Amino acid sequence: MFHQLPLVEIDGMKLVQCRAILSYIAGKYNLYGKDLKERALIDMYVEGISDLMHLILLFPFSPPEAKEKSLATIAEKATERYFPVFEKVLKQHGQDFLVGNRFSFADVQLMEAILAVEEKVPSVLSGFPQLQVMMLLNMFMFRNHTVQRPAVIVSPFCVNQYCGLFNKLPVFMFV
Ligand SMILES: N[C@@H](CCC(=O)N[C@@H](CS)C(=O)NCC(=O)O)C(=O)O
Repeated sequence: MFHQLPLVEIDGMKLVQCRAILSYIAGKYNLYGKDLKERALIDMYVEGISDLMHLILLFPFSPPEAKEKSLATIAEKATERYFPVFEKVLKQHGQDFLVGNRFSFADVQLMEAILAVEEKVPSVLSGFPQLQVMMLLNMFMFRNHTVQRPAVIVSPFCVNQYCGLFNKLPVFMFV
């Protein structure tokens, strides 16, 4: 449509634009909250996580002399801005998942971001016990949430950006 990738063929549609694609799939597979309020929370968390992912995605394009600084920024933003929010949410409501006490799109996105940061900073979760537990539970949920994959066409860049879990979890449910 806009001459861009990714493009997903699903339910007789050819969908482009990542947010539209992910929202549709999240809704279709019951990962998008039970009502508008839960959906708003999920969107809020997903967008926050996307801001962190944006830093990670830009990392490969930073010049060699800027790599160390970029890495330090990723680690700092993850541990001081983003991860504490999710650690606190999980601790405060005492549930296993971010929203509505069930696995959602927000958990999927957070898991992807954590894996992406851990790839660069392996000890990044050491100060986040709730997130460590959440990661284990989410691994389990992924295994049980496998769905038939729609046809998807992505560029190598987008594979990295939006389907990062492919490398680690071949059962990843969406694309
Ligand atoms: N807002 C779009 C951005 C898509 C995008 O930038 N795709 C890149 C590849 S990952 C592309 O197709 N670039 C070619 C172009 O824009 O001409 C989305 O979220 O899907």
